[in-house]
Amino acid sequence: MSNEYLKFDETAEALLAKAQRDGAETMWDRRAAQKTQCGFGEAGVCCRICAMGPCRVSPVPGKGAERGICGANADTIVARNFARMVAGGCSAHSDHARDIVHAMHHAKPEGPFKIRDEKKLRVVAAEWGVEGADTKETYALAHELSNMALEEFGKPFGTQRFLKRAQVDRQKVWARENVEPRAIDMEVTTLMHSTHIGCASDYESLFRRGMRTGLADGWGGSMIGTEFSDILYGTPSAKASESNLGVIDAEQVNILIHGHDPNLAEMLVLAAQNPEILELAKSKGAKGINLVGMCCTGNEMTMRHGVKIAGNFYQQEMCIITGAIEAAVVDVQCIFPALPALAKTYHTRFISTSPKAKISGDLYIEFAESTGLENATEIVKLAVENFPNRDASKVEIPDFKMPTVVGYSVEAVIDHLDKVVNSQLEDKLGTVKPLTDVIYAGVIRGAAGVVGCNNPKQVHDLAHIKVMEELIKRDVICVATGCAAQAAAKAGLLTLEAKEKCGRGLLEVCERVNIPPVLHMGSCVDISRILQIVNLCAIERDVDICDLPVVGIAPEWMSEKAVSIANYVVGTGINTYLGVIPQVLGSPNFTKLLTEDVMDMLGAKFVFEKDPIAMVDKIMVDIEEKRTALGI
Ligand code: XCC
Ligand code: SF4
Repeated sequence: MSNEYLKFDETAEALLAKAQRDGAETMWDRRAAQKTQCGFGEAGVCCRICAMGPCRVSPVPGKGAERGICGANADTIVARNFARMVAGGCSAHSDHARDIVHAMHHAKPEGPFKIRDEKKLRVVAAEWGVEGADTKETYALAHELSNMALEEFGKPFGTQRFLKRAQVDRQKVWARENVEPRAIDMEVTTLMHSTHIGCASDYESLFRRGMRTGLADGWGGSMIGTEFSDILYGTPSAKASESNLGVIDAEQVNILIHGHDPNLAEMLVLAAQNPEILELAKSKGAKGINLVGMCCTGNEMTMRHGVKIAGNFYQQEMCIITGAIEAAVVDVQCIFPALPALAKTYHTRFISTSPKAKISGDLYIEFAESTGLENATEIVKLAVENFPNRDASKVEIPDFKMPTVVGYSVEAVIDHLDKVVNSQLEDKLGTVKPLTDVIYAGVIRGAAGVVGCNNPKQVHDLAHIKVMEELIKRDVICVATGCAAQAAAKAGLLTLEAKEKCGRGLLEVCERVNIPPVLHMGSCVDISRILQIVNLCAIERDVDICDLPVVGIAPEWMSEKAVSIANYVVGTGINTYLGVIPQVLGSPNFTKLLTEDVMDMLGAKFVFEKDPIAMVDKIMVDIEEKRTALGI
């Protein structure tokens, strides 16, 4: 693959040259080895759900086999494959959330897991109808609430508790269309059942069942993940940090934390403050211990502690290639299995920690909630002891880092609004009213949630940045999560100075409210924060969510989680723009369902557009149509 795919990232060129000198393999070598990717797989028409197969039907109707051995046609095969991606994505987000709830179950006043946002604990408890939500002893309440949350995964009856948060018209749509998610595990299991050989063949029915599973992620697993993480580790507030590979410090012990679940990372943060270990680091000749984050673990840690962001998905190899990482510590999701071998090219220890994601090739130190701090301490010590093994001649840290502001939870956004605007209208303190006011007045045209991964089908970060820069120029405020937020951070869009790139209206809003035009709202499970802020705007204005001039965008997505997200964002009533085309084009019927017919069902649709500027053009038409319909 040509390096033109990397050009956009300033750190890439030098480090790739270094990789070559060091004899280190990267994803680009492996991408090249894949040659042209399989056209059947790309169109979604390859089926290997049973052992009579694999079967592949023609991606072009009328040419070649039209049915697999069992008789499944392109519509069925595409719909099944798509649904199984949703099941994979929903289970990843939700199983992460389950671990958070488990940690809360272990919480005790003396820590290390303890209740750090008691207010949110009581708010969620009240929302869920717990008796004595405002009077019960904190930890008794926390344990009761964590039990209730665990039941959300497996309860035999009823639907997800957080659905009741949604604006009423949206709830009615879900009920009418029979997509209200029940227990999360039930939705995933039943979807796997429906997609088994000889079960559902109706593509529309498969889509609906996938949609319900996606909603079990967004309004179930992910929302539980966010809220319970906040209760346990604190609700984020605005703070400064830095991003890109230049945050790696040649004079310190560098520990890369990569993955998703804040349980491990929070314990690492605590362990790295241990005075004994800091002393040990000094005795080894290091100035200190420098934790740097990557992917969503990086997002969780920067949101709550300002931990520096080393980079996003595609930079996980680059980080190790700097030669300055003592330990790469991972838990679950988005971790290249290639990392242990790459780490061996340097002195880096690669440590996997989750029984759900044991990655072979170096060290495995199992992390358990009951022994969390001890496990983390062992890991940090190991990294410190590895410092003298660093080979100075192999160290090359790119001189690129960008200041950034992070930490915009829904509460933090409202707090900012309160400080400047709400205080003049006291009865509205603590609401999103000023935000809807500027949107309704046309000072800003609308809002966009920009999320998702990196994918070699797009130039690294380029689509993220082009989309965001173009939107803020056209007075559309952006909120970002996941690797998209990290792309924004590296490009300087998460700074107050980035207001200079905005249109006049958005510039004025950024100045008055003292916020960047792109707000970092957290990790990918934190897309639930985006759902919640849009939902609050809909409630404030008493309209369905699908009426608001708001869009969802995933310019460079790649994971099953992203497919689940796209489903629940559409299910929430928000048009969702994808810069990488999902593997569905082999079924024109299913494609039409996603891009047109779903509109009648849920009031929103999927839009596929690879070109970022063309995408923004479409988004602006969409936003202006919504504004006209609202009469604003
Ligand atoms: Fe993973 Fe969440 Fe995608 Fe980044 S954005 S590559 S899923 S880390 Ni979620
Ligand atoms: Fe082939 Fe049908 Fe089996 Fe799929 S389920 S592999 S289409 S026989």
